[in-house]
Amino acid sequence: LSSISDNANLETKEVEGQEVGSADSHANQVCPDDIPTLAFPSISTSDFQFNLEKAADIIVEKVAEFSNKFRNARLVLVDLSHKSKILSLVKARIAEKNMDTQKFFTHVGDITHLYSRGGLRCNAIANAANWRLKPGGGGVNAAIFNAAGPELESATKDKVKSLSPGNAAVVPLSSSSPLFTREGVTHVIHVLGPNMNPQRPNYLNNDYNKGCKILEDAYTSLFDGFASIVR
Ligand code: AR6
Repeated sequence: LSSISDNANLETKEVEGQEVGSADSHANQVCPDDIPTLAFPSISTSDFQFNLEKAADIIVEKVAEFSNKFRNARLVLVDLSHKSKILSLVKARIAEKNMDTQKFFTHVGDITHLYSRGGLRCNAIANAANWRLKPGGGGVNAAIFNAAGPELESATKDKVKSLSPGNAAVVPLSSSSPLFTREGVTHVIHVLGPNMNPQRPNYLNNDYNKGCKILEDAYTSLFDGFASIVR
């Protein structure tokens, strides 16, 4: 177990290190692996081309709202690369706002291998989905559908046929899915964010009034969905 937690959160070790031994002894007594955890990618900021600064503000605002309501849960923003701009922007805001880094931190890694490669246990992972809730299309959507196996598509269809922007759908994973057996993930939460890419459906033509509202709604739906499985 100790090697698992040693490997966890490599990216945020420095920030988390500041918390260890802090006055918040209650938090330090809780084994992080026991805390219900949602890992999520930055919705809309890659293929959907949403502005990164605005997205970072929204992520931090929505996480803070969630954390005020649910004290016994962890949220982790994940991206593939140490050079991830969105992770840097969010990390800077976490530090500025002095957020509790045991409850919210960033992690570099593939969201489909968080436990097996990063030692990070997550009950649920979010997917930046497309409106049809179909596999493929690249990005995190393709990675999650590939890793979950064919049952994810049918389990998704059993729940919901399509998504409109700003909405999320919680899908329980079959216990035979590699994401369940290998990674310990029990739920995938599909989220559809706002789209600023003219090549994709529901293009918002740079309307950030609408876009920010939709991204806020998307994170609200995502975190409400996570709360519904944690309760
Ligand atoms: N693990 C962790 N993060 C990832 C991974 C991964 N395996 N793959 C990508 N990311 P995107 P969007 C990060 O483009 O902008 C799809 O085709 C990535 O670096 O997946 O919401 C869907 O079908 C970025 O930070 O989602 C939709 O049509 C974040 O995940 C469309 O793209 C989101 O990037 C959605 O576009």
